[in-house]
Amino acid sequence: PLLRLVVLYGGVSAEHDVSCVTAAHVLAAADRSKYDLVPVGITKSGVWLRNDKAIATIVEGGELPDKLEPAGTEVEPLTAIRGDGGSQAVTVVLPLLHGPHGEDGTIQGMLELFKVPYVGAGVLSSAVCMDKAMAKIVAEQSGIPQCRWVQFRDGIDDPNEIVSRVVDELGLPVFVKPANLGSSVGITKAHDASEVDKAIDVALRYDDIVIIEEAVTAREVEVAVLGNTAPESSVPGEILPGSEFYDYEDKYVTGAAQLVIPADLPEDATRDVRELAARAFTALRCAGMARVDFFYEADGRGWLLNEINTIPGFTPASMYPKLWEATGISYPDLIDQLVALALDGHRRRT
Ligand code: ADP
Ligand code: MG
Ligand code: MG
Ligand code: K
Repeated sequence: PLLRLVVLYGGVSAEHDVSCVTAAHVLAAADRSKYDLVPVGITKSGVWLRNDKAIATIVEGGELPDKLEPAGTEVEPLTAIRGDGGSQAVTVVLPLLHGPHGEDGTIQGMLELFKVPYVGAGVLSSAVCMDKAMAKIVAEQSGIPQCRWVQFRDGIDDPNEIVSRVVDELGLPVFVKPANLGSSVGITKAHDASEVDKAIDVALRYDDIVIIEEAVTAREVEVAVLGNTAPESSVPGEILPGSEFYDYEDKYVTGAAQLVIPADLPEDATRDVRELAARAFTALRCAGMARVDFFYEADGRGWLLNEINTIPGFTPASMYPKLWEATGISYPDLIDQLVALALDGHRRRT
């Protein structure tokens, strides 16, 4: 029998819509001679729907819908994942869910309990990479260079003390971020002490842990990593933000940011960032795929890790697939490799 590839998309995070765009592309590109494709959409309120008609729509429609809204019959997660029970086919889950309750280890924990192989990082790595404070602590321990930062824990730290530490230790301006989020949501660039105070309140709407970083003047360069125990790095790509920083509008609304692939960098800087990306991937226990994002201070400290995204944007126009395309792996081949890595990782753990 064909391998059942369960494509989980939508979800409850701010990145619901982009996930629906990704699902349409993945379902159109995945090789139907290899996979029995099972689209499962999660609504914004968290209801799971088995979208059996999606494949027919995509195949027969002739034209790809620009996004695949969750639709169909409500289904329990375990039934959605395992199917109706009659099939002897091997199942692999491809979670195309970004942010909280998708990329943060919660879905991954559920899949571990169901004993089903899935694409991407496991529980621990997903949770650590989603939490910018924990990710920094682990990266620091592993000797990976980063910008200077401090954390503020609501109910634990004194806000006045943190603001004066920020001014003394980091200088201004700074970036203030909720620890657990993505898509630039809740992030503010603060230029003086009172703005820092307000920015902390904004970030606290999303999480009770906030991180504050020195604002670096640097280029933004990203590397795609693929693999399990011997991860490979793609050529680097550069983001040219359309506004003051690479914010939510830039990512999903105006699309004003530009991607330069490969990034125009000296040969040794390219070699170093590819090596550093693979090292960060391993240090944070990633698996399958991750996009490792850096700042490049050409005349200063060189490479600084910004963050690791364990479920990076995955439309054909997104950085992760484009970096692999430029490195020699097509979009459909990338899906095949991720499925193979999911099976390999599952065998290794069980
Ligand atoms: P997210 O997970 O939401 O993408 P990031 O930490 O990547 O959060 O921040 C979003 C964007 O904000 C970055 O792509 C960059 O443009 C800008 N930014 C974040 N931190 C800094 C910093 N310390 N210095 C300069 N720019 C930053
Ligand atoms: Mg992120
Ligand atoms: Mg980012
Ligand atoms: K992240």
